[in-house]
Amino acid sequence: MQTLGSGGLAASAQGRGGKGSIYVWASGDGGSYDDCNCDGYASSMWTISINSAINDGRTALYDESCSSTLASTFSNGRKRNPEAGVATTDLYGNCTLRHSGTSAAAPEAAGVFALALEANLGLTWRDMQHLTVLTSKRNQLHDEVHQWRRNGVGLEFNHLFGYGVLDAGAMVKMARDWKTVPERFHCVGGSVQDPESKCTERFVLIQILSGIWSQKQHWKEAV
Ligand SMILES: [Ca+2]
Ligand SMILES: [Ca+2]
Repeated sequence: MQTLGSGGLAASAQGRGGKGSIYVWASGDGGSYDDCNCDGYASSMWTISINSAINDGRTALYDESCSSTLASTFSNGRKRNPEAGVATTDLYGNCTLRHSGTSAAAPEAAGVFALALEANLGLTWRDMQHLTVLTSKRNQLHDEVHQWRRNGVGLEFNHLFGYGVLDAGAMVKMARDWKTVPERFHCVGGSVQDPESKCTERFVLIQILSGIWSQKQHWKEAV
């Protein structure tokens, strides 16, 4: 299904001599009334989307939840401790102690990935996602609504924090001796014939044409 803004990123797999460009994307600052599943750049498999954790281990009030967030980095604190912003360079030759949001979190992640690439220039775009998932830490990260769960291979994940906060030291250490994972395997099971999907209050009707069922109709419960 096409989502806003996802076109064109597939070509990134050819970047860096075929190892794939590394795109880091902020999960977004829309808060609980927004959803980064609807952000085509965040939900694209070609990007690593990063959310914010704050200085006491909670999520920021502006955080959006979605299944595509892979990890988090620390960003500004909540109102009671506004001094806990992110220090960085600013416009007009100045510095700031108040950089904030996932706009601050994502560049921190890009810096961590750059360290991993410095340790091992052979890392592919898929390697970087594997390293992110395997070395991020749950630590004391917590949220009242979105609980930590365990996936099929036993790794803990959270729809706000992803697999946890990035651990630069652990990622660099693992990157040094990393054995490149196989290339992405791609197959097509069917195609959506009617982009004008029909919605009711609880269901979305999508027609999928596949080699096994011709124009079989699948009802998917809306979430
Ligand atoms: Ca958003
Ligand atoms: Ca993504």
